[in-house]
Amino acid sequence: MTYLAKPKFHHPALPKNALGYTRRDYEGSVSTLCAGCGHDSISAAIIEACFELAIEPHRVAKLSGIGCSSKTPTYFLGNSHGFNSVHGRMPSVLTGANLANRELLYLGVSGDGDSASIGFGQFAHAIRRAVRMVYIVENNGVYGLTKGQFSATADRGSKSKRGNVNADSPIDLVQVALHLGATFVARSFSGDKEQLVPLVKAAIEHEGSAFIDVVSPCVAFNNHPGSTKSYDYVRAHNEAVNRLDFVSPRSPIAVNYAPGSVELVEQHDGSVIALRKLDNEYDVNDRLAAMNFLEVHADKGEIVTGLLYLNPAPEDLHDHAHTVAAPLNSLTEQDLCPGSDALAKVNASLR
Ligand SMILES: Cc1ncc(C[n+]2csc(CCOP(=O)(O)OP(=O)(O)O)c2C)c(N)n1
Ligand code: SF4
Ligand SMILES: [Mg+2]
Repeated sequence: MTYLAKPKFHHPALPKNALGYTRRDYEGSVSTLCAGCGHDSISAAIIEACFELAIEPHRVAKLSGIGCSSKTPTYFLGNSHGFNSVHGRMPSVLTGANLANRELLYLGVSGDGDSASIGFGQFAHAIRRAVRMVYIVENNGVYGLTKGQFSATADRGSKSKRGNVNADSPIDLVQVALHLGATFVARSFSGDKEQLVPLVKAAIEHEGSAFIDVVSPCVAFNNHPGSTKSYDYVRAHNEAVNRLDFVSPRSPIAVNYAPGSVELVEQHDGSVIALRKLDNEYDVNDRLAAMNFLEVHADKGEIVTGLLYLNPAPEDLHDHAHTVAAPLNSLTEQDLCPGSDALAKVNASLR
């Protein structure tokens, strides 16, 4: 069913972006997820962000693992490169692809089971290596695809659909990402398009490791009273630290912000994130304060959303590994084999 294509025709008056593409050009096949699944709203936010940024679809590589969440790349960016890896192994496949060709935009889409359970080590190592990517976890607290077992992000004390209580401590992927050096860390809610679309846009432009945890209710197995990842629970406990607008350097927009209530954060590439602060204490550049803020609010049962941490001058794995800028498949024999003199020098340096 996931191969079902959408009709090719569309209304000629659909709005176009700077490349002349419509939103339809950023869509994929018809979704086969359950009606109302939060994951479909995240796909819609990714489509909107790429349309608004006028991203060339062939410059995107979307990678995923296994799960309902990991199926979603089929439902967006149908003209982009795609790789559906083994369960929990997306981060290393993405890292390898990125090392081979840094010219693509790498979009990793995963689930809480895929990244916090079987793929936890993979997630941690991709983040600590500063791989430039947008890593989105569609977090519903369960293994949706395999019928709703608790995942490692399920809150202690939360109840399954059958009434079982989770006794295990949860892994907060946002805290892990902050601890391991991600330079853009955010949390959002699939039902909050106003917050999610600018977050995805800002993450795409970020020149480092960007992680977004999106609470995404599973309507089939985790949307009942007693769940802490249901639509009702998140709406009632959402504590947003900021609202944001994203201004791309490619399309300068005259913006007029109310003085005092907005903080402008310029990124490496000149793009600007305008943060409307909701919590005056919150400083988006203070990593330790962010970790503390999250803990304090988690203790009160609140889910903190928004842009939680941003390092405007990120480093990249390629800087650390001193790799060549050109994609590996464009290197010629001459580039790869500099001759016996060069080899003799290398050998001499090792003696
Ligand atoms: C190696 C391996 N182990 C287990 C499975 C079975 N399995 C498939 S998806 C999945 C969990 C998916 O959960 P999550 O990543 O949270 O995605 P969701 O379906 O909730 O979006 C599991 C355990 C598998 N496919 N491969
Ligand atoms: S089982 Fe849950 S996660 Fe999977 S498609 Fe249905 S609602 Fe979404
Ligand atoms: Mg899940």
